Amino acid sequence: MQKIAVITGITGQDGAYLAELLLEKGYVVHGTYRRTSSVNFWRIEELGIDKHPNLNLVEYDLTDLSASIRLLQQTGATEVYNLAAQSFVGVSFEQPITTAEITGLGPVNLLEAIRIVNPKIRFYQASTSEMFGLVQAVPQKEDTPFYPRSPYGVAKLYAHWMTINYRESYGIFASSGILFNHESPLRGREFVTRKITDSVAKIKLGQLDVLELGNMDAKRDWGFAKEYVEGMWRMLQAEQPDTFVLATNRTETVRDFVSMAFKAAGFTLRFEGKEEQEIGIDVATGKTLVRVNPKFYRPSEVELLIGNPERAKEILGWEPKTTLEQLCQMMVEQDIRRNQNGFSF
Ligand code: NDP
Ligand code: GDR
Repeated sequence: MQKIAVITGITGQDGAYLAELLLEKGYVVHGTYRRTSSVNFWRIEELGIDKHPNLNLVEYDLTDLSASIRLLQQTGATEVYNLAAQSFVGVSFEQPITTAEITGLGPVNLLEAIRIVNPKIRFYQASTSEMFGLVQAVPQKEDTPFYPRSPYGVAKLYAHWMTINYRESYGIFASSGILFNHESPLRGREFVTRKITDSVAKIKLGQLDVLELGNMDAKRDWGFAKEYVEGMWRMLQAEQPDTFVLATNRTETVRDFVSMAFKAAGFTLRFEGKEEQEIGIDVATGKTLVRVNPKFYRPSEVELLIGNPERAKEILGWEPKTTLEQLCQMMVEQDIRRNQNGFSF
């Protein structure tokens, strides 16, 4: 039987990688994008899949129930991957209601549409380590208590529990992947790793003087996005719908990632000062290349994330392979190439 997948949010990082994976596996893929004044398909273009004969792009908004019903009716989907979200934590403090509507309630439109159109459709919900928030226990795993610290985290937690509720109430094959941060050259530039690698590239090429950041003490468990979308697919091929953590079980500070990225471009940094006064100095020239700007601080912060992916390994056979050093190197090299060519989304 032809497998037909809907991916919401194909213009995002994960949507692009997942589309690539499913097309390789022979799926027909319906990828959704939002109507905006300037739709941007740079990620699927960069992967070279934008003109794939089995890829169909569909205009869709997650906040619309009728559109969700039509999407499932018209595509005949067998699997739905809900990756669409207002996904930037920082913005969620400024736009809590929009974030709740898209990131929290949006997935319920799809779950309801599945219930109405075809309860046999398998559903993946993109849950997040942000739901763990304030540290309760480490490393975090599927049964660690949640304590979200942002409107984004709260909205995702609601959608996570609704996914479980539809699984238990209606027998829908609805799985939730609690994914820790995953990055790539296709990461949006508003997120810290890509902001860093793009800025390092610009500094290297003489296009930028200083990189400004917020909290450099925050610790994250960073993996490679291309491997994480494989985990999403495996969750929907499993025997039972369930909840799985995907993570690397290694955590580093933002400052560590800064050092690593500068090193990948041939710089050695030395950090001086504390908190708002902290700066990163190029050891070779004495120039300040990094400084803190409090405008990037968040009203409340998630200080430490480190995930235990044992369950995903045991049941799905999923394991991360790329090291943070390899990932960082890949991102810096790609950003140097892009900035040399005058292209950097
Ligand atoms: P991105 O921000 O790169 O992509 C989000 C996608 O959602 C974009 O395609 C965006 O479209 C789309 N979208 C936003 N609002 C709507 C809407 N109202 N209707 C339809 N589509 C919409 O996120 P990632 O690819 O990084 O992440 C994918 C998912 O996984 C997200 O749900 C995110 O919250 C979650 N997640 C991500 C992690 C990570 O580390 N990357 C970790 C854990 C969870 P547009 O281009 O028009 O804005
Ligand atoms: P996060 O990712 O909030 O973990 O959410 P982000 O890269 O935005 O922040 C990571 C940490 O870096 C600190 N930080 C900065 N962050 C940004 N964006 N810009 C800065 O200048 C900066 N300086 C320091 C942040 O305070 C934070 O502690 C991401 C998103 O992809 C979510 O959708 C996803 O659910 C989680 O990862 C897991």
